[in-house]
Amino acid sequence: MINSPLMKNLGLISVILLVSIAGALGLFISFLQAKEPQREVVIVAEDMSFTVSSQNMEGIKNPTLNFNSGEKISILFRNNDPGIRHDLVIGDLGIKTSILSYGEFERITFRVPENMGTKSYYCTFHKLMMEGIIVIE
Ligand SMILES: [Cu+2]
Repeated sequence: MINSPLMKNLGLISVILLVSIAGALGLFISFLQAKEPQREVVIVAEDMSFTVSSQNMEGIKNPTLNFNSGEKISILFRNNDPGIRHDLVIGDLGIKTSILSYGEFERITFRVPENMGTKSYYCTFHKLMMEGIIVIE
């Protein structure tokens, strides 16, 4: 009885069902993760300083950034300085982009930790000219 074609098919159908359910669950989880809100901050290295592309920070060099604890931030960092290489480091948060040449960009996404306070962001090579403050609230 156990070796009947029907039982064999039932086994196969169960396996297919289980694999499908697992796959659907995986898709659902990635859907949920993609839906989690994140704030994009576009930071540009230009004329030996950082600028941030947003209405209230237009033209301000190394502007102070405000992050919220637990918030998911996605930084798009771009080097717009011909002939000069830059990176972006938030040392206390362990965040560091690659060293970018002119025209290159890199995205880093992270969750702002709960510890409140003030951190600095800077370029490894030009810290004297390229350093700003991040206030975490
Ligand atoms: Cu630099």
